[in-house]
Amino acid sequence: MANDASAVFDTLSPAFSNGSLTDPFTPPADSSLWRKNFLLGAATASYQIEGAVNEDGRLPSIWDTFSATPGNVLAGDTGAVACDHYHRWEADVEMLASLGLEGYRLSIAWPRVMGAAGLPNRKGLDFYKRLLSRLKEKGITTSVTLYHWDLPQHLEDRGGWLNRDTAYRFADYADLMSRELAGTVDAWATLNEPWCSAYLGYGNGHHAPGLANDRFATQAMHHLLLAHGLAIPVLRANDPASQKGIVANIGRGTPNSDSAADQRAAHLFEVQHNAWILDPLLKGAYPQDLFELWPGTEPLVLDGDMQTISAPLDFLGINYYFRTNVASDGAHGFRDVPLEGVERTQMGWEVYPDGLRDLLTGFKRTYHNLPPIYITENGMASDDKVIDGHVDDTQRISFLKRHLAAVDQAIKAGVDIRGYFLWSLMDNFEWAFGYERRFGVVHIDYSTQKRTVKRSAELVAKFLKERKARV
Ligand code: IFM
Repeated sequence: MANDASAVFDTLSPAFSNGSLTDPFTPPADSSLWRKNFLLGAATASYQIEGAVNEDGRLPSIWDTFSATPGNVLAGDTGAVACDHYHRWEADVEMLASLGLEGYRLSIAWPRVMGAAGLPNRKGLDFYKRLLSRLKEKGITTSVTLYHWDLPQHLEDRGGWLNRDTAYRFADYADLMSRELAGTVDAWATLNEPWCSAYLGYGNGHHAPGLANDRFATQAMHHLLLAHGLAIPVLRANDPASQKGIVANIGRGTPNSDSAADQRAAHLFEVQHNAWILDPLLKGAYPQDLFELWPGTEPLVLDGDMQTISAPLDFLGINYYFRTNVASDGAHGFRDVPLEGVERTQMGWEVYPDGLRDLLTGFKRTYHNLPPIYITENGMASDDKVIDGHVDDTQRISFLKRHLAAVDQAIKAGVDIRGYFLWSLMDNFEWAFGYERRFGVVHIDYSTQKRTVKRSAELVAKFLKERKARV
C-alpha cells in the first residue's frame, strides 16, 4: 500500500495516551519557538525523493548521468525510484499534515517540467500543480526551490553552469514556473546551496557533473548567482504576492590553535564557505580573500552582473549542519583537523549547535541589509532501524532540540529568523552516499516503500499540537 498516513495516527496516539513516550524535545517555556508565527516545517528535494525518472516526458538530469557512472555513488545507488514520491505524493501530503507540520519545502525538477526547446511539459507541470494545490488545501505553507541540483543533461551537454547561457535558460524556467504556479507558492527560492553546485559539482567533482577545477568552480558560481539574480525580477513580476529568496549552506570553521596562521585559516574557511556566496548577494562583490585561497581563479564578470546578483531579497534561506576545525596548510589555505572525542553523526559530521548561533549573529554584524532568515535545512543522518514498528532516533531528538535552542539564542540576540525546516521529511537519496545515510524524520523501507514515523517526528508533532492549542 502506498499510503501509510493512517499509520501515523496509530503510531502517535497510543504512545501519547498511555504515557510510554517521554518527551525530551519540547522547548522551554521562554523559547521563541512557542510563537505561533514561527514556521516549523520539513524539507525535501525532487531528485532525492521523486523517482519516476523516465515518466511523463521527464528528461535526463545530470544526476541521472552521474549516478549511473560506476564509482560515483555509494553502492551504485541512483534516484531512479528513490521514495517513489511521484506516485505516493498524496499519502506523503497526508503524512505531513497528520504530523501538524506547518510548512513544506520542496523542489521542482527542471527536466520534468520543461522540454529541451524551452516548451512546457504539461504532464510534469501537472504533478506540481496537484501537489501544491493539495498542500494549500491542507493549510500548509509552501516553499518551492527551483534548482536543487537536477540540471537538465542537455544543458550540461552545452557546458552546464560553465556556460553563461545556462543562467538565461534558468530565468526562462523561472518565468514558466512562476506563471504556471503563481498563487500556490508562498516562497520561491531560486537555488539551493550554490556552494555545492559550484564547488562539489565543478571544483572537486564529488557531485554531478563531476568536474574538478577551482577555476571552473568560481565561474560556475558566478553563473549560478547570475541565474538567481536574473530570476528574481521575473518571479516578482509573475507572482508578486510570494516571497523571493535563495538558500545557502553555511559552514562554521574554528581555528585549531591561537596562532595567527590558524586564525587566518579559519577565516579563509568561512570566506570559502560563506562569504563566497553571501558577499555577492548582500554586498555586490566577491570577497578578495577567496582569490588568496585560489589564486588566479577570478571569474569572468560582465558589466552589470554584480548589480543583478545583489538585487534585494525577501528572505535568505540558511542550511546548517556542522563545524570544521581547521589549521593552516602552511601555504595559502586551510586543512581539516578533525577533533577527537566529539559527538558525530552517521555522516561523520560534528554536532555543533553553537556554530549555527555564532554564524547567524556574525552575519547580522557583517551584513547590514541581512534579510529575514529561514533555516531551510537542519538535521542529521543516523543508522535508524525499525524495531517493533518504531524508530527510536534518540540522537536526532537531542540534535534538533539543541539546534532549535541555538536558533532561539540567535533570535534573542536580534537576528530576524522566521522559521525552521527539518531536513528531511523522509529518508532519501543522499547524493554521493546513496540510500545508506538516513536524514528523515520518517523512515523509508526502500524494499516496500513503507513509511514509519520516527520518534523525532512524533515529538515535533506533539509540540506543534501543544503550541496550536495555546490561546
Ligand atoms: O541532502 C542534502 C540536501 O540535498 C542539501 N543539503 C544538505 C543535505 C544533507 O547532506
